[in-house]
Amino acid sequence: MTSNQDLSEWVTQVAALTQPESIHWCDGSEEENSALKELMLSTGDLLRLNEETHPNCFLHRSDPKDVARVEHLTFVCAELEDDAGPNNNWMSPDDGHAKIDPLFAGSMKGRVMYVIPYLMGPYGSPFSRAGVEITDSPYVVVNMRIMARIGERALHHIEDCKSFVKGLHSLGDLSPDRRCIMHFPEELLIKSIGSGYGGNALLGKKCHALRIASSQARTEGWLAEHMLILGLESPAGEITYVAAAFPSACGKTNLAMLVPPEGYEGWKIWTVGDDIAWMHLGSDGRLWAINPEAGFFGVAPGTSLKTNPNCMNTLGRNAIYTNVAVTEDMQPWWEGIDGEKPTNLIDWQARKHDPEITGKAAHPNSRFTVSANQCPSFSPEGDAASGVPISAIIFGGRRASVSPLVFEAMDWEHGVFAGASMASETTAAASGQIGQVRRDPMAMKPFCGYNFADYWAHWLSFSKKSDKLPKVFHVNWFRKAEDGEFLWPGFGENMRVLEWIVNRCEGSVEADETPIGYVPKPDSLNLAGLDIGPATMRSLLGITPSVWVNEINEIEEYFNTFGKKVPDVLYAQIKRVRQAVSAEI
Ligand code: OXD
Ligand code: MN
Repeated sequence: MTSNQDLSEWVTQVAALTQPESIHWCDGSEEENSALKELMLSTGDLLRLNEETHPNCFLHRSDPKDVARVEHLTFVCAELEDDAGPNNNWMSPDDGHAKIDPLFAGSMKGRVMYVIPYLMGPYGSPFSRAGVEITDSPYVVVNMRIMARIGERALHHIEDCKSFVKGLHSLGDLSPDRRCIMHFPEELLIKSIGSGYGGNALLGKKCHALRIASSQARTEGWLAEHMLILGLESPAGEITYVAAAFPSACGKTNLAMLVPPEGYEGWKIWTVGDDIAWMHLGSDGRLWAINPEAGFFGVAPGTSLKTNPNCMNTLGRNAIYTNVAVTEDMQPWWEGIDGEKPTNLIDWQARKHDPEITGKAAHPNSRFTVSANQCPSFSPEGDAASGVPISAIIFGGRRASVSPLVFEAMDWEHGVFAGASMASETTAAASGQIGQVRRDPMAMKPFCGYNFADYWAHWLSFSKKSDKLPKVFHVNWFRKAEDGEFLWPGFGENMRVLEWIVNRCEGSVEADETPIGYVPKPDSLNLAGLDIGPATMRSLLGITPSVWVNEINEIEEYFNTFGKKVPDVLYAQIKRVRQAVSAEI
């Protein structure tokens, strides 16, 4: 089926281990896609949604114990434990294979084994990378077809350039006791068993485009990041591109598709990507970013015409929904969607919805999978082989206190420090407790395929290679008042902060220097039309020295867990900020 010997030998080997009934090489065609969907409709793995309101849309209900990423079952199997770092679960490659291979033995008996050649990144881009996922899940195939460029063209890319990432996936028996996701960065190999959930099963996404790619990027001198990419067009027609890292389920999709609020006539946001950015230094010294993905695998709850109209206008056709609720007439439904709550909802587990008994109707991590090019704000540069030039990098966490609405780092080193010390409250995107503050450097805690200390050093190394790097900012849309209410309206109004960021990049607006960075002068953020008084703005932009002394102590404790490898530059930042905030107490 392929002239690439490495690939054909691997497929033979995997088939011998997993013993499928047959092997199907995916060509990515429409016919293949329809046949797979018909098959899943016949087995009940897919349900057809209301054809009139949601043409060509489907619902998949997953196993109720398989609804999110499982960080405690995710491993980086580098030769040296120190290369995986304290940020990853580690096993030696030998131990990793020895643990996972027996789980694959015979796991595909009675099933079809699908071989999916895929490309992450635009066709023809020198930055795109290929992979092949072998899976026994037709749901994975139809989702991969949306999220990546799959099939013959990808196979040709592999045959031309030879190197590709191997990803072996099987649903196994879906038991959480026999579930694990293993990465072997030195072998460009992923093995995942026991879960059909997106981040664990669509191996091109988190496993390849972040964990394996971040480790490749380190050796090759580029960056693979958990970032959205957007272009902000001014009324003069100038487009400034921004990449922004937020932890999972913190609004990356909403920001990437933002519709400017009233008062911003003539402005436009272009969506390049909503989750992952691969960034390379160009010959002009700037960082250029591509979105390796071709679709969105977004969180449904909270998405509405109010919070994200572009997304709602993307989702109504050719979409696959996972674990949402449905109305009586088979329209998808989730908490936070527009309109009155319908009666007689069927919840994500196919039960009659009763909030008293069964809780939320849609699972909090229910998702949609949809092609990026259906999005009304999808950028004409979204498929550009060169990528787009990034002028600003934004880091952001979900924090009820401590972090101001926005600040700008003093320089690249301080920016890397701001990214490395990011913290955020946990969300439903991963299994485990929700709402706990945890350090999530560059929003990569679950996704960095190597030691964070080396990763920070890698980030820092860029300032030696270029003096045209993006400016770095930190934002927090989630600051709360004492009564628990959000202080900032968020969503479309975040445009005001984006405008300030772009103005800072152009040097057209002033800022106040504080120990933690530059913050907007009271009148430099455009608040026209917003009902926010000066006292609220002071709370939003406030930096309380005693709180920051505490924060800096916690950051230091966190860095210390990475031992001697932590770059001195980051400790120098701790010292500088500590001195400056202490002086203000
Ligand atoms: C995602 C995640 O699915 O970050 O994008 O969990
Ligand atoms: Mn993500």
